[in-house]
Amino acid sequence: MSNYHIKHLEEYYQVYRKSVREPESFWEEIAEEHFLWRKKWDAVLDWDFSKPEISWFKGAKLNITENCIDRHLTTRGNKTAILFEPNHPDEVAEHISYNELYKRVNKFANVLKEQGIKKGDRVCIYVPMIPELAISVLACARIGAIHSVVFAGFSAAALATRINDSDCKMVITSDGSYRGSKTIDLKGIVDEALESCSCVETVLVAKRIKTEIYMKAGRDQWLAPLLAKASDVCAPEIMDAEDPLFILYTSGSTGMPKGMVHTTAGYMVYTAYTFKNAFQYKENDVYWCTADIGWITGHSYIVYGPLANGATTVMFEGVPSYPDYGRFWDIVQKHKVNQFYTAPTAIRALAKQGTDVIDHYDLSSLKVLGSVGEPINEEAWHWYNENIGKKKSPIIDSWWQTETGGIMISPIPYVTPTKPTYATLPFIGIQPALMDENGNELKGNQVEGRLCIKFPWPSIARTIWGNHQRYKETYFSAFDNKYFTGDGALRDEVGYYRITGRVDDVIIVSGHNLGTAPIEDAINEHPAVAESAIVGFPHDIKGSALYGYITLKDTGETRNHDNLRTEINQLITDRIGPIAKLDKMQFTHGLPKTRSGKIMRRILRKIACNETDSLGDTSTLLNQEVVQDIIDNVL
Ligand code: 7RM
Repeated sequence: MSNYHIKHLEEYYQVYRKSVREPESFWEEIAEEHFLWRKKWDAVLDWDFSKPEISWFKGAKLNITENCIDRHLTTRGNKTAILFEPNHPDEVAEHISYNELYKRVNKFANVLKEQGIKKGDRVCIYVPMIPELAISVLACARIGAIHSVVFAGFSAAALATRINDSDCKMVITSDGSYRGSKTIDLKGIVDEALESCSCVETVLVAKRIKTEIYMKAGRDQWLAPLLAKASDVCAPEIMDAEDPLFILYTSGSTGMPKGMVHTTAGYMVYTAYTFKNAFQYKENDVYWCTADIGWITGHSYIVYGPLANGATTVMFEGVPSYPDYGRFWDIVQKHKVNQFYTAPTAIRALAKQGTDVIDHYDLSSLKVLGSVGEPINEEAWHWYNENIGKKKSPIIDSWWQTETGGIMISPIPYVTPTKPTYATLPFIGIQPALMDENGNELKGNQVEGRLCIKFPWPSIARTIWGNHQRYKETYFSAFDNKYFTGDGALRDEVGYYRITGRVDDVIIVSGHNLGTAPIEDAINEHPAVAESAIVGFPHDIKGSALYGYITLKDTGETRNHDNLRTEINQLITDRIGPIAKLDKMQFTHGLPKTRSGKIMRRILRKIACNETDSLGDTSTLLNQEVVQDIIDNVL
């Protein structure tokens, strides 16, 4: 039995039990047998959640790029590592083999060194989804520089905040980017950001859209000529297991974004292990995750996890709607994609278009469908299952966070029977706990509470950059000796988990704790509804009552809204009970979303509570314009 690759349910339970009973020997065996180490560890795990301090594989020496690239060269040198699919379908896809990736990463690493970047320096990467993004990430890791990727859709102000917080010495960017039919002046955004960043000495600029741009003398340099003259051999920096690999910012509900710090060995082991199992990746498969590398999903499951397994990973530059809504299916057909990993927001947007467009494409290569980022509502789950998976590809609804580094609760396809809207079982090595408000763990099944993790796993973030106290307060103070996720969850009669949403979204109506996900699910079942979001607002008698924001499908729905309201409340009554009926329903043209596609219920709550003066910064939203429209039509 190989613990590295789980193949059936009995094996899952057996390996899971082992990983919980003897976590150290379990992870030691995985680490020993499947990775390349320059020196083995002195201890597998040291931890103390009260400080909090966590270290995995302490004393070990390695370089993650040797594991992601070098070690594959003898067996997979000519295999495609990164398959780059450009924004426009007429531009040819680029197949970057492991041999070529090795050379390009080494060249880039040598350029970084030449420009004065050393082990431990922070490098901000503000690059669109072009090969240089993955290559610059790996080049940093090659020389031990700490990368901080900032999603190339963030504003100058958001970029500046992140550059300054971690004191980045360099910014890597491009002249601009393509996004569907639009081009974006990325370099202009960088220039604006850098007016308030004195720490940055050098800006390296990749050419993508070939526009004339301003280059500041002594600071900005074109990447291509530097790469052309750099050597394609660069010895990997030998890193300690616990040396930081990267910083990735995640916005909290308040205050500055948090620079989550991930370290080298544990992150590598866990992302590789989860990639292999959660996607059941086989040697010649083509795997595609539609996320941007600017998010944790892209770090772990476009770059590090797939490459550590010698996989072929697709990188798509564009958007699902360009040149039309068939673009994703066009790519699946063209590259015979086997595993497809996307977000509920994309699924709902595609479902809104109907199924005609799908029928033009051959999707028979698909074996595994993934979902991540938000609770996937029941409607979207079934749509995905029927129209994309043709009821033969299991959906892995994978729950995890920037902070967890890798997938935490998820079915293993062809192993775990799926259940719509359930993330199902904890991954190997993960020990969830549901807690009540008084800090007691809810034992047994059919319980609902706050989701915590009781025991460390290899890829847990180790700190918040420059603010360990905030790390402790945010994640380790709500419950004694446990990592608190900020999410609510329920455990059903067989031990399957369903994530009910962020706990800050939980609404207490007449003393009943209501999660947003199940109610939104019921609403979304209505054939006229595209998406919805529920928040609470103060109510004299109930304490809180429910306010629903509902976006309808573009079907030219003409029925009057009062009938719709009645029908929707009837659905909620049928599915959950009259306690969950909405007091107010506002029909909207869209819902405010983060750039990674999460609905911003915090903003909607303020609007429902008439607190629009304190909306906070909405500039990082994907669709800032819908906010004013919603305010203007508030009930
Ligand atoms: C990977 C990622 C984390 C938050 C998390 C949840 C929500 C993510 C699911 C989900 C229900 C899922 N990292 N979330 N996956 N909720 N089901 N399968 O998204 O740091 O950007 O967000 O996203 O609330 O705490 S993240």
